[in-house]
Amino acid sequence: MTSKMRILQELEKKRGENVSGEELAGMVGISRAGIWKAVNELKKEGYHITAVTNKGYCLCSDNDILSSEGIRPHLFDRTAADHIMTYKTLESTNKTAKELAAQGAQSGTVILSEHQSSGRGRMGRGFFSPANSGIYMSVILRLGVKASDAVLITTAASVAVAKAIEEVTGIYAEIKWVNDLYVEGKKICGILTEAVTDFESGNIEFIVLGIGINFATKSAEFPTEILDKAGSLYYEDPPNGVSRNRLAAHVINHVLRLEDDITSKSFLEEYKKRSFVLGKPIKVIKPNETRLAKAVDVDSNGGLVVEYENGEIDTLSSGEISIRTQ
Ligand code: BT5
Repeated sequence: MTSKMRILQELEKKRGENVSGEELAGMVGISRAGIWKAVNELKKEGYHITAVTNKGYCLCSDNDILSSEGIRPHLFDRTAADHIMTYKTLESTNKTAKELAAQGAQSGTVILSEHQSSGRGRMGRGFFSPANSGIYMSVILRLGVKASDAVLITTAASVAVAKAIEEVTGIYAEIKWVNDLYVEGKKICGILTEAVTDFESGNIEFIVLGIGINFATKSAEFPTEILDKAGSLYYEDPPNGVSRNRLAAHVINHVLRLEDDITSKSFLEEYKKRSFVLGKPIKVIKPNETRLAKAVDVDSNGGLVVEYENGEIDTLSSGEISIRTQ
């Protein structure tokens, strides 16, 4: 770890308190001048650090730049922070994660970016990812699951993210099959799961689980074409103690336990409870037809069981639905 990151780690441990230059120099093993230089670099990167003569350095409590050191204190397994990479901007965290996974990056590697210039949704759609107000992350997972279980990963991840949001913010998010989280009728999170499969065994080689959360995106920031649909957890500064770093950590805590959830299918009840689709009249949108139906269940593989108007039952494993207003 670089001296700069070590300093950030020490300041993070005592967030909101002063740490003297001498103390930091002793902990990091560099001179006080070296500390001063590294702190200035951190400040240039946007960290709110105050420096007061005779008191020392203090990482302000409102500081919420995404960083492995900001996330670490909130992780169950703090060593997981060693595999978190944060960026100011990327085209797409899923794109970078797939490249790293192909080069052998280990399971549990997390890519986070403050901004995405070309955030991806499903089926070639985009995901609007403005700077400093959202959480855009991709997690590389090497799980022992079959390609046929791919939809379960997205459903399990939706529950994982909804639980993390509730733990940190107290906000209850509902799930729209298959990959969207909604709060008060607005989409606040989308999930994009991409899997690379071993052709011969049919097993998944790795999964990149991409999660985009609108954390504190002001309504006026959303492009007009999604203004009606998109929402955010907060529209102003979040309450004290609620931060993007903390939420990112809780999401990681849950996502790193996903394999157990998928094996036991323990998340399915929670998924159904949070679903605002079940029991509702819906439109099933297929490439060449749209049919009216009612969503009746989510099966043990994460598929949506629907009943068409003629009584025919179908199970959807992916695709598009929209809720019909009666
Ligand atoms: C998704 O696709 O919602 C999956 C989004 C996944 C984004 C994450 S961010 C980190 C990682 N890296 C990536 O590049 N992607 C992942 P889909 O269900 O296809 O929804 C896309 C549609 O949602 C768009 O066509 C818009 O209508 C709407 N949309 C776009 N940006 C949005 C936003 N920020 N908030 C809410 N809705 C949005």
